[in-house]
Amino acid sequence: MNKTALITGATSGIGRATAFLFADNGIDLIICGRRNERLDKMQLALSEKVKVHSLCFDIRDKNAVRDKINTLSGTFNKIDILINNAGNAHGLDSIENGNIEDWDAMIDINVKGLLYISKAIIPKMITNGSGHIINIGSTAGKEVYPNGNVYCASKHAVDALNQGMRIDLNKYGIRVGAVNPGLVETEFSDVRFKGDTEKAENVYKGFQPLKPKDIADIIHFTVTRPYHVNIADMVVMPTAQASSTIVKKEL
Ligand code: NDP
Ligand code: 8X3
Repeated sequence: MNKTALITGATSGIGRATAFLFADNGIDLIICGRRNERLDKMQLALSEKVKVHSLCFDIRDKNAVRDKINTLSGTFNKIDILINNAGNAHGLDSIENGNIEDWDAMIDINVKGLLYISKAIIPKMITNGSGHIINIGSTAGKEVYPNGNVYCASKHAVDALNQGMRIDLNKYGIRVGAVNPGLVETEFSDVRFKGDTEKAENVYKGFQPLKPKDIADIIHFTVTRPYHVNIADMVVMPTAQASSTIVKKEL
């Protein structure tokens, strides 16, 4: 029987690429996001290969998360793989100029949202006696860079939660690991810079950034290891990137 994966943030970037790669490899899917039109289109395309269910909700809304997950039935209720991917940066400001709404968004989505969905799925994995959780962290969860303050804090929290989940779920045989990307060209910078396309495009100019498929490949590799192998924590950067602030650019 096919495995089933639930992917948050499946409507764009890393989550979307992972959904398509999983479908190519026969993994049934529950795709999540807020943009229903995108979910509908993806469901149509992915259904040619695997069973697909879509769930439209804002991960900040804990009741919506719980209620949507409670609607799952049949094979979709046996979730083998959870990809905790939904997240974004909002703004890039020195701490004294930071916008409180941006701070709320990053903490609410990247940290609390990840917790809400995990809280809804983990009991199912415990009942099933197996499961694999991949938390999408960031290099921003491994180091702090100028003006990254709250985004970095949210991803450091993901790093801590990845370790905490692995420790606490060890007794259930549930695998937990993180993939921590560096610069990946997605809608990430459009969101961070609130639609300022010039600023967003500049982030990826002068070097070859990672593509969403590069990270999807690594996620797929991680979830296809034999059961006794758990990739606990992985940092993946473009070759041109050495750290959050050191990127070899040719402009
Ligand atoms: P994208 O902006 O392309 O995708 C973000 C996804 O998250 C979208 O599918 C979006 O769906 C979903 N999402 C955002 N907010 C919410 C919300 N409130 N409720 C539900 N879903 C939400 O970015 P990436 O693919 O780059 O980002 C994916 C993950 O990778 C994030 O956790 C990000 O922090 C991390 N990351 C990204 C890096 C990069 O350089 N791009 C590097 C390191 C980590 P929708 O809008 O439809 O709700
Ligand atoms: C995204 C990578 O360097 O923009 O997590 O923070 S970075």
